Amino acid sequence: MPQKEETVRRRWWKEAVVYQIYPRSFQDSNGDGIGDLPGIISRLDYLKGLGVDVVWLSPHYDSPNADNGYDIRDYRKVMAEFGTMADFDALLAGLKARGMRLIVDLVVNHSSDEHVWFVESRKSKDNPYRDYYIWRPGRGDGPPNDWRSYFSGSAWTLDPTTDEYYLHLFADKQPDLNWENDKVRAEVYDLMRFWLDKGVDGFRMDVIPMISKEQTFPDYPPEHRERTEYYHAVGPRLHEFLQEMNREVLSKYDVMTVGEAFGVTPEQTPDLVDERRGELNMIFNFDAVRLCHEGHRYRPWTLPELKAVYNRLEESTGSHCWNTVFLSNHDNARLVSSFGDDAEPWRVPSAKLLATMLMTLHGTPFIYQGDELAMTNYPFTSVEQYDDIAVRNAWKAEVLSGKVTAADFLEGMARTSRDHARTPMQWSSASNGGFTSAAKAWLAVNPNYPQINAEAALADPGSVYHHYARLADLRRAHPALVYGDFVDLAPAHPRLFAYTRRLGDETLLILLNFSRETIEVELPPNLRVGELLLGNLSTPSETSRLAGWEARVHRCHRD
Ligand code: ISL
Ligand code: CA
Repeated sequence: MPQKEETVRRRWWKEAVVYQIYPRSFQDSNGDGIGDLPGIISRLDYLKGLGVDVVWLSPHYDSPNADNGYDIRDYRKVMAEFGTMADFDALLAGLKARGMRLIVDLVVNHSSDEHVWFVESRKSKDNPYRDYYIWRPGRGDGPPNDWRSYFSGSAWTLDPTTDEYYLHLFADKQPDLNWENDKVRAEVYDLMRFWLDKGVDGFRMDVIPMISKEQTFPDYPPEHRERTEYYHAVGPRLHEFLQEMNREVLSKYDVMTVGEAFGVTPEQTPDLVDERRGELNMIFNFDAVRLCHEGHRYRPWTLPELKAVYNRLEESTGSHCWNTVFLSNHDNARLVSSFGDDAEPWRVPSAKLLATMLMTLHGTPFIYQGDELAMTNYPFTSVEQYDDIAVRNAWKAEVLSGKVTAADFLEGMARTSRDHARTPMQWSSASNGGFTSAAKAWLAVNPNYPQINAEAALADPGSVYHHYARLADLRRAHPALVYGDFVDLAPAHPRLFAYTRRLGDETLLILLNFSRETIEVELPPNLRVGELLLGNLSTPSETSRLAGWEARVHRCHRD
């Protein structure tokens, strides 16, 4: 059998370290309490120092902010709170000047209900924009079928003007676009060209597998009633639409694409990312991040489960496919609070261990803003403290209806809410963590900012920030960390994650202790541990041992 590495094509986006910016929470520059593009521009050297190659910017478009920009009113305009098109151009130029690239969020499963297309569409059944969205008459007194919104309640809302329902898999202010309509697809391709022609380097595509809907609009089949994303993902014409998008637009530029593939299984993944098919470069698979929630509740996860996710992805995607590696984003609780140990003194070592894992697994790593500081979950105690529409709608649907007690709901959200990731960046020990000069930020800053902030991290050579930077250097110096094959040495071990990455003559060994207790490491007899390349403790343990939350990368020799 040929070595896998011989057939893997080298690509800049496989080698890149990607950093996600949620603009609303990154850096406010004008004292209105909301992050903005000039704020990001003022932090570009910080990103460069971290070792970032590509920035993924969460939506920066004109939006009424029902879902913080994931509801777009005008795809060609910059959100007024974030700045102007000139600011966007300056951001792009500032990144390029530092050798970094920019990908933007493409949110085209749905638009805002305030988009002019929808404003027109809802006016009458014969409006030229009617078929830009999905309208159906009701069934009896109710909606056309039993589809549910991810933000609680039915996925259909009755619009009194024409007495028909429109589909929205997310909030009622996020009507789903009708991809069956050729004009809609042409509009999407056009707006993609608009941003690509400006020089952006690609797209993160929001819930892209959900764009194609079963046109008979049946009720959920029984097997998909609980986890409806497995029903909505991979609709009948998905691959046709993506291949068309590729042919019409993407293939004409040297760009990267990553699909948010909520509801796509590892087995379905090659059909989306196999380079011979001409669809996407890579997708986000959610099996790992979702190990720690069940509905709104925290779910204690185990290390063998986490390893099984990576092993399953590795097995289902061959040498013509590429994966992403991430454990956090703007839709999940904080990395160190969910997968590490955010109690002192373990917060920093466990965050560095997670960094070590993300940057050495097989795929393009995505860092979410603030995780490089080991920012933690916010101590939420009441529903009023949350901003997220997912929380506010679920509170109404579950607590106010009496299905779930307030205490149970709040206990779950205190571990799993999306707002943990959305509290502002903690830049310094100044008021509001240096995020804003306003008295109040749009969402409260975590009260631990006097201890946990970028200024302190930059000044401390042992910080999580500097550890990421060293890992980024290590990835650049060792192509085995990018292109090498991946072998899990102890899939069943409850606390140790040990794996090799091998390319040609070079084998690297990664040892991670996911617990507070010391572990004795036993390796297969043909492997000998060589030089230590990078560890997360100031005094590494002896070779055969890992202290609590210790992480090390070694050279490795084979007999
Ligand atoms: O976070 C979730 C539930 O609380 C997920 O169901 C999430 O909504 C799903 O992964 C899709 O996410 C994307 O599309 C949403 C938007 O709210 C998310 O921020 C975005 O990442 C609708 O555009
Ligand atoms: Ca601002």
